[in-house]
Amino acid sequence: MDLKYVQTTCPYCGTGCSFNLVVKDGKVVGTQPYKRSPVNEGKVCPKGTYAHEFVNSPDRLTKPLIKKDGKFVEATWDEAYDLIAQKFKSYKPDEFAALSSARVSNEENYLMMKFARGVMKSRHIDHCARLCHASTVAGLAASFGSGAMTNSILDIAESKCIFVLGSNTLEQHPLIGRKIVQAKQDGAKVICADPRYTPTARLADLYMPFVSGTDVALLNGLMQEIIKNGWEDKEFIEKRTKDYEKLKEVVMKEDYSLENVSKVTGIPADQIKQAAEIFGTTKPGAILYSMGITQHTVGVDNVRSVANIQMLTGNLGKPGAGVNALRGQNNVQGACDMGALPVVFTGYQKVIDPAAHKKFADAWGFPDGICEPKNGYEVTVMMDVLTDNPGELKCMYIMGENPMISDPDINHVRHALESLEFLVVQDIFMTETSELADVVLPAACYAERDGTQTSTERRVQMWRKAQDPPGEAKEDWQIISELAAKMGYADQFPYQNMEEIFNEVAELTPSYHGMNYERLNKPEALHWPCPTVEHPGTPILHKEKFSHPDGIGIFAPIEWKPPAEVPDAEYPFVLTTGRILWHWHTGTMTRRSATLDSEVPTGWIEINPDDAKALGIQNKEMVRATTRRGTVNVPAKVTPDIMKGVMFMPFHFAECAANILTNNALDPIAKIPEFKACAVKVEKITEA
Ligand SMILES: Nc1nc2c(c(=O)[nH]1)N[C@H]1C(S)=C(S)[C@@H](COP(=O)(O)OP(=O)(O)OC[C@H]3O[C@@H](n4cnc5c(=O)[nH]c(N)nc54)[C@H](O)[C@@H]3O)O[C@H]1N2
Ligand SMILES: Nc1nc2c(c(=O)[nH]1)N[C@H]1C(S)=C(S)[C@@H](COP(=O)(O)OP(=O)(O)OC[C@H]3O[C@@H](n4cnc5c(=O)[nH]c(N)nc54)[C@H](O)[C@@H]3O)O[C@H]1N2
Ligand code: SF4
Ligand SMILES: [Mo]
Repeated sequence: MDLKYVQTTCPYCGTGCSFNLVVKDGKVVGTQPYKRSPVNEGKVCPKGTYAHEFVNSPDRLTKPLIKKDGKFVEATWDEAYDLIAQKFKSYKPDEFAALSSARVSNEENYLMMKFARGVMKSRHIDHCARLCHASTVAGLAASFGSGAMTNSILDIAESKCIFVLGSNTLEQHPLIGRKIVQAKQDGAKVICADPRYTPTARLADLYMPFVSGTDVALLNGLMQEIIKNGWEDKEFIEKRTKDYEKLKEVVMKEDYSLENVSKVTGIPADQIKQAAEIFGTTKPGAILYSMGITQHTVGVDNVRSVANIQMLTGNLGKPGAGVNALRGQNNVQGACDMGALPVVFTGYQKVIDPAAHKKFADAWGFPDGICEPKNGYEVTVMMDVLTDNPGELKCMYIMGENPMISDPDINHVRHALESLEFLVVQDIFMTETSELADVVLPAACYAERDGTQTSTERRVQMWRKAQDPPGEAKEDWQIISELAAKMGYADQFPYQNMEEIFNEVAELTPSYHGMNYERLNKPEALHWPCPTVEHPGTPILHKEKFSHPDGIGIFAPIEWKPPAEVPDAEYPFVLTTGRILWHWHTGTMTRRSATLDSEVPTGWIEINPDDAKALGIQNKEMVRATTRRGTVNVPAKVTPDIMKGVMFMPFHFAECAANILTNNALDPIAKIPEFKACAVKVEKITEA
């Protein structure tokens, strides 16, 4: 039998595991362990194991589609490009917006950025990092001068105390979860605070259920207790930070006494005391956080509080410590690094900085210039502008995102996207979003191309092509380049392969400057920053100094504020949302993966048994969940694993879509929506 093994990296989460794709007769048919990656040593989670199953699904898009009289008809690439080029050219620069994709490679994100700013000359480009770690990028940049996870995955195993806050690591980053298990086997203490008793919480020596949206109160309470007992790291504070007095003024307030924090969070005072003692006295201590922290109207405040407690305890710049913001999508770190954000070019070089703007304008050489040196709109703001200010944005190019399931308040999103004059969606499957498009372009998936992606620990790793794309589908970089050529910019998009694009990125990006395909083509790859070709890469950030120009970390005094919408008589429960082990976001891939889909075929709402009893609701009964945005019928899961007063829905399932219910209230700085807390009522469905 003619079997081929092609080593590649996982297309799902930001952990960045490697595995082999098994290829038979030119088609991907399975996965096999690849043991030489230090990240996962041959092990994978269920999504990695079955990552081949969707690749040759009969639902894959194979031809460009153009909507005529409300129906999609197949078209040639030339017809599709001609129509798009003619339409795109008819709009003013800032009437166009692009959504790039954390699912595709660095090279392709870079090209989408170059297309938006260079070809269209628009300020508006963003991607799903807005819904995810926008708070981290803004918050950690303010505290430390760099918005990335500070440590590496491997050194989590060296920690002596791991505080998991708003991360369900075992289900959402399973191979990072394995590092928590390894640390624990080595004697580390694990603390977890989460409204749900998740598989990750089950690992904890101290588990504290608490009400969604009260993280700052908890962190301030812990810091007060640490300072009161003299457990702060005085030398670290003195030598490496500033504004400690400002922090102290806030966290020492009576509002953050054990009793008051207990009232706000629902955690008994003695547990908060115990957590402070364990975390304050056991070194090194790492914090692992993810969406429980970031997806709030106070997302940036939450992130800065996490940074505060790690500076207070001196837990930065060393193995086993750090602020470990676990990035979600396979290449969300890379999409941010590549400048698929409305305020930066690659490597976080600011669009409004005249020197950076000139650098890119000169290097790209568009004869008619590039976008203005002004910040653009965030995804969430684009949707608001579309509904509130008709005619300002008119056309959109979405690559590899499905906002009709993943953005907050889906009715609002539908209204926004329907008000566009022209929408192009480039995906591997027909989605709820591409249904609204004027043109749909069929893309190759991860198994059908080379390229690089950057994992949560800033490790830049390779994808390797294992099979040809189905039908006439093309790699995303080819589509963008060919479209740019149709629009008259062939000279600016002359690429023959991904490697040529990567070399251009490295040329323009200080943190990637020392990287090339030859150096990346080994099991351990390279962590950025990697400024020169001799540089070994940087697994741990902030060892001697922080990334601010003066090298000093900045404490921020943060007061606790409640979520934008809190329970009241009409909507008496807190609704929080998130994910499960078996499914991926909008389900386009995992629901087409027979094994994963058969494990969990539909969604649910988690309800505490006391609340269920009061509402007269039985386990598995269909119930009606309603918020100020909409109503969803969804099966109830009555379980003691969620605290009283809080309810949880996974957001993967179109037939009971959590985002019909969620609130698109935004963090004022990060513009991230409050996916993790809104007010909901749940009722029995009585026969009409
Ligand atoms: N299987 C699977 N894995 C994934 C994904 C997926 O779709 N499926 N998505 C990937 C992506 S893009 C991301 S961003 C990550 C996200 O990874 P996680 O952040 O770990 O996942 P979530 O389920 O969104 O939320 C994490 C936890 O936050 C808790 N929580 C809810 N409200 C609050 C709160 O107010 N405060 C605190 N502290 N906790 C709260 C929830 O109960 C939940 O257990 O996962 C990645 N991995
Ligand atoms: N209620 C609620 N909503 C949430 C969240 C939450 O916790 N609660 N979390 C938010 C977070 S953290 C995130 S990251 C977002 C994710 O939101 P999205 O990014 O919209 O979700 P995905 O399902 O990952 O969508 C990616 C799309 O890319 C397509 N795709 C996959 N591979 C390729 C490729 O190679 N090329 C192209 N062109 N397309 C490809 C897929 O088919 C899919 O349609 O959801 C957010 N929404
Ligand atoms: S942990 Fe993440 S990267 Fe690793 S196999 Fe699972 S989904 Fe893929
Ligand atoms: Mo995410």
